Amino acid sequence: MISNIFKLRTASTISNLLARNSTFYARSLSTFEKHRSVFDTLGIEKTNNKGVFDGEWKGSGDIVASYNPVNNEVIGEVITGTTNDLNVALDKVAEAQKIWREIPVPKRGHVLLTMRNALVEHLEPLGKLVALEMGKILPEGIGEVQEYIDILEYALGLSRMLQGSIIPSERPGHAMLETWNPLGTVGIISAFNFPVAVYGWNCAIALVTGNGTLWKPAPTTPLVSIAVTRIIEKALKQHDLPTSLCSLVTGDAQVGQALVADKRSHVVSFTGSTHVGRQVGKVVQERFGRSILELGGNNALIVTDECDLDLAARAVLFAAVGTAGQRCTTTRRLIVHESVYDPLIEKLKKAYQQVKVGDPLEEGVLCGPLHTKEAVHVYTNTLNKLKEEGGEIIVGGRVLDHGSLKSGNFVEPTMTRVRPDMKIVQNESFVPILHTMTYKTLEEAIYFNNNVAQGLSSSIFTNNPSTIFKWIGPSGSDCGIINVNIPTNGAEIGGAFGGEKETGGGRESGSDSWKQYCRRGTCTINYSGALPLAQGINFG
Ligand code: UN1
Repeated sequence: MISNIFKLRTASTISNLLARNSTFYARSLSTFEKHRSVFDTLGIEKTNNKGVFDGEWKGSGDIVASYNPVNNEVIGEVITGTTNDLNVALDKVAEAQKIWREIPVPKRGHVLLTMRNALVEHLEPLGKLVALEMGKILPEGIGEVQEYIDILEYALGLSRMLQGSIIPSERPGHAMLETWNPLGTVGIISAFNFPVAVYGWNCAIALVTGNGTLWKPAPTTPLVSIAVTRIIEKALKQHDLPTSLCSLVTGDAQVGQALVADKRSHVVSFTGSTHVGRQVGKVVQERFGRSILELGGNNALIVTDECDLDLAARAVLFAAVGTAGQRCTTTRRLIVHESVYDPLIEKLKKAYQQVKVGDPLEEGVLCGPLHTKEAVHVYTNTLNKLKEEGGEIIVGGRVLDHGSLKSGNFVEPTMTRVRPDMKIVQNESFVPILHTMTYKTLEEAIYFNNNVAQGLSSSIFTNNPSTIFKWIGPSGSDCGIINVNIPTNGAEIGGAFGGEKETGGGRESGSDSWKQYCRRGTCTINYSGALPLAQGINFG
């Protein structure tokens, strides 16, 4: 096996504390050769077959292929990490974090700025690699690298602003204050659909608060995770920091499970299905670790009769078809006032028919392939179930298996007509299928929005202020993200990202999410020389 694969150099200098349990190989395959400049720019060079690696870029697990969803050809192969590798890596992160936590917070900010600049330099090639390996269109691939850049800028700002409170003490000669210190190591388990940004949110905030990170990416996007790690590794080296501060262990579910169960991972930030997240939450709770769960969404967009229908139609198109329906914030349910249903659907039908499906690196393509063949089965199964329940396909509905689309995972973006009480609308299918339905009153529309198990994102299109305030108030949307006149997806990094109910309750990214990566100390300092007790207790 080894003899017919080219080995690629993955790290340039040895650091004592380096722990990167992944090694990248690439066969001389057409996809790799075609995009050779991308790999070269990202610093992944072809060397020879001698099996010598710089640094400790290594992996003792299986050799796993990464596939191009456009044609299901192997792009490259990665030697994955194992639970043993994880074991070593977790110790290395802990060692590095001891150094990092002592660095003054604004100085940590300087390191984040170097990381940000390194990513800016690699924005385009990294975005291309995302498009190649994940399958999203190039502007969206670049967009998610930008999201990592944005959160690093946010974290840089935080590095001058992480503040605790000073609380009035009820006792004379006493001061009360809060401190926010790092928890230690943040284990980050990310999903295939945002192979850069979701890691980025966690990495930036974990670092500014003084933590180290251990990243376990999705098994199907290892190349992106290696490229990202190489970029930030350079930035750490520039500051003479141990690069194991941001460690990477690729691998399968076993590695993920071991990370979740390990006490050395003080925080587990997990993005994935509700089914797996439920287990993750239990295991982390059992050991009193902290989990940040970002699980399934089943997001609705309400179009009222008091809004700009053209604007709404454009928003729905991005919300439902963008990323080929593979965002956790994708709109899955369109709830339309009965008086504007027909004109809105007419506009959408026209727009859907014009969407170009194809190679995500090709200009003008708006919808790339699904990430895997399994996702194509989810698409067909969902449509079969829809028909069994009496739902109707109003546009799309076919797997595209002709011409250049034949060997890829291409499907038509699809709109259906359903009744709100159908079972099909209760489940999230991670494919571009939008279920449409009508409502009569605002209360009914909000009820439909809330009447699912998940609670990630939601949006309403209206120009009526009283509708807006009802929507964001206590009887409004019960989701974590509550938008008005914008799509359900495409959140900015400045807000807290996450959702309620079966979405897991975690919050990542902006606002005060940083607090979840910290232990809060309530400090009461007595400088009075006497010992007055709280609540006026006299103890002898
Ligand atoms: C995800 O799909 O897991 O709001 C994250 C959005 C992006 C992040 C999505 N900023 O659509």
